[in-house]
Amino acid sequence: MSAEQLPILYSFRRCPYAMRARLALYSALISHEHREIELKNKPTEMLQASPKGTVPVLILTDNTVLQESLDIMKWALKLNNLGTEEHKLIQLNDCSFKQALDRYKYPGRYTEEDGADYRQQCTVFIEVLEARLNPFLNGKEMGGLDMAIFPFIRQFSMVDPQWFDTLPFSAVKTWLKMISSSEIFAQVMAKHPRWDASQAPLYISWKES
Ligand SMILES: N[C@@H](CCC(=O)N[C@@H](CS)C(=O)NCC(=O)O)C(=O)O
Repeated sequence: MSAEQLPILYSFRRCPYAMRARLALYSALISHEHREIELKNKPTEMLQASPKGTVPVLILTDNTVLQESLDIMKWALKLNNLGTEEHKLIQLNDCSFKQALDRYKYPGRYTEEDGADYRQQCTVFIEVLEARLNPFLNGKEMGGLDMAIFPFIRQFSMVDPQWFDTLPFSAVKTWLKMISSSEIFAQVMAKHPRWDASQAPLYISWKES
């Protein structure tokens, strides 16, 4: 496949949704053109392809536009049959956990002021993960479920790392350490300059670890 025929990923390094998409692309060793964007200054080309204006967006070689991180993961990992329980965990993560995380992380941005209540709500989901991890969410190997959920738990652990350290969730802490220190994570977190259409494209070919 020539470079011009590769899928195009619009991404933002710190976005947890974009992280999960990049983890899946890496895991499936899918080469692509990487376009790093700024959320405050989204490129017209991205908005034309996906007017809803969120990252990640993956444009396939047949011009199909995948504009939901889970769709990108499902496409990359060929996850046609996510189990009901896995589906439920991802839903919990993306809905109630993420909502509480945002309110804990940015108290004052929403009408309610008390970040501590939201931190407690987040902890309920961490307990569910703690009970399931062994050492990954689906057993011995890191899989799609880990990739989908990890970036959000990492974000949670980083809001107040000292407090997080006091929590009794050893499996979650080990899981966070394992993925954070992995080669795959180092590669998906590589820093790239903001995409500029007038510059040469940035093609990513993952190095297998
Ligand atoms: N449901 C979307 C959510 C993606 C999302 O909300 N991404 C954030 C960045 S982390 C975004 O692009 N927000 C738009 C903005 O801030 O303008 C997905 O799973 O891809």
